[in-house]
Amino acid sequence: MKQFDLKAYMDIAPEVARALEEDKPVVALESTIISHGMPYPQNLETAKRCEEILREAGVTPATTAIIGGRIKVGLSEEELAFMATAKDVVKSSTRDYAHIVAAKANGATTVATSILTAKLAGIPILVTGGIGGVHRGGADSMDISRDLEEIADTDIAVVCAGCKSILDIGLTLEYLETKGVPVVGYQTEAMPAFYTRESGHAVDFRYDSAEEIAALMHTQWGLGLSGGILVANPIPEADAMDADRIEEAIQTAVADAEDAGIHGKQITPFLLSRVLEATEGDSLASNIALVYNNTRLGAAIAKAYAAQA
Ligand code: PSU
Ligand code: MN
Repeated sequence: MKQFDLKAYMDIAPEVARALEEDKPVVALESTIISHGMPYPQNLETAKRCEEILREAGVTPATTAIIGGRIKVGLSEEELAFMATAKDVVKSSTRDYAHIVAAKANGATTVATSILTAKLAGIPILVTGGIGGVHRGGADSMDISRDLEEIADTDIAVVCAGCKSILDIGLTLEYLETKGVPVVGYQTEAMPAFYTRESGHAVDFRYDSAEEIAALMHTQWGLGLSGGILVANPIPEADAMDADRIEEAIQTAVADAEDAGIHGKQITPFLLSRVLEATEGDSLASNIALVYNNTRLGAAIAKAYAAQA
């Protein structure tokens, strides 16, 4: 699989390289959530705590980013702080990836480019908060996140809390079905909606343990069916938001985005910050809680996957 001249572009942190070499569990983490998804200092605290949760579970964290044109797999404390505070960090999807590297610029990796990075490094699990998907009105605007393509094209399990209902969750699930991506609900039949445990849509399969999810990964790729698996992990009940309150905030944010003519890569960060303002920060607390919850599940899956190898 390593048919690329990786060393020319990529720096794998020694800790991560060692774990991969020894077939120990490694979990990849994205960095757009740090640079564009949360305000400082909560972004840095969350990023550090996620790494800590993984380490406590005996799993090596590999936060991904592009810094000065180098693709980073595993960040130092200084690099994490840089991603959390620097102003010249570009949100980087697949079409931006080579350009950011060639321009020796700084890029925060979305789910799409975190998957590309994890694939290049050989890491089979990515933990995030929420994935991108088909936007509301996406049938006309064609605003469909590249995240879905990279999940579909890569042998990776992506652990998320579903996707925010800033997106059309029904269309996102349709799209994933077309692309052949199984959507697995962890201990639930309901597709979660990030801040809430249910979206009104169902997942494809309910799985109740990390071991079963790891076995599905081995089976899918053992069968030669290439492509990813989406693991939807609902936010814990205690941290979930009121569905009506969040829906109102989202509808206002979507209308504001339309009025302001926001589109393309700006739209997700715009909607996220509007929802945050409208819920006076409550959404941030929920967001952080679900990221930790996903990290704990990702750790358990990574360990089970390594144990079954
Ligand atoms: N959804 C969130 N928080 C985020 C993102 C999505 O609730 O931070 C980020 C992720 O990095 C995701 C990206 O991969 O936004 C999707 O952006 P777009 O819709 O432009 O593809
Ligand atoms: Mn988009």
